[in-house]
Amino acid sequence: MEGFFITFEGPEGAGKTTQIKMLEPWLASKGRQYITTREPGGTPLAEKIRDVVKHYNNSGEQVYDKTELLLFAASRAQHVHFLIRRELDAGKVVLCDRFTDSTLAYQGYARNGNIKFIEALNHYAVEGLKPNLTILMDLPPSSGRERTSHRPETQGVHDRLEAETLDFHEKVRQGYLELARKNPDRIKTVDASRNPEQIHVDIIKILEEQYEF
Ligand code: T5A
Repeated sequence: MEGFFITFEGPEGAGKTTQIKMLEPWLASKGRQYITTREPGGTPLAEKIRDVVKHYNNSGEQVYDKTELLLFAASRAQHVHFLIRRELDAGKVVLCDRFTDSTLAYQGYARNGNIKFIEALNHYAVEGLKPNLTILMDLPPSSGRERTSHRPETQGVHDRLEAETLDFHEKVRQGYLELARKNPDRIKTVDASRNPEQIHVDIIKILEEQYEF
């Protein structure tokens, strides 16, 4: 059986991690082997980059936009080369919490980065790998912030990117919606403002009806 690559995208607090956890037992019930991974991160080195890019907070030195972009790309190259490719080649379903669209939405649309350059950098980092399916979990930034402010896992503390303004996060959201318009075959948008069970049903429907899971 061929591997199948599913990425989950969306603004902060959209519920990506929650939905991935709900999808795991469903995939197992279908007899599919899977792994779950995330970006930035997924390998020991990429996880170190994750820590820097999320939490570097030195009042004497800002993280420059180009540095931020390259750190995400470096983490991704490591992740694809040493983990994702191998698992897809082994025939597994790979569930990935964020991927290339995050870089376009955050470093591209929200930080006014050069979209063409970021597309090329993404392509370079992943050596041409594309998700079979991307679930875009759409949510207004104010709702996402409300959720992350009460997130028990981090005691409501916001990291460097989460702490950006609501205006920044609205640009992230609009960037994602633009990406979904440009890639209708790959990116499927679900309304993430509903309860987790309703969203899970939508995701399963997409997999069963459009991908014959
Ligand atoms: N980034 C990442 C870039 O800028 N460029 C890049 O190229 C990449 C790859 C990653 C950060 O890096 C940025 C984006 C991010 O800022 P992260 O910790 O992985 O950091 O950030 P998120 O993926 O946004 O993680 P979150 O935890 O914030 O969001 P999730 O995974 O979407 O949400 P989840 O499932 O953890 O849920 C958050 C809270 O909401 C509740 C949960 O119980 C939890 O408390 N919740 C719901 N509440 C109500 N209704 C629902 N349907 C709910 N679903 C979950």
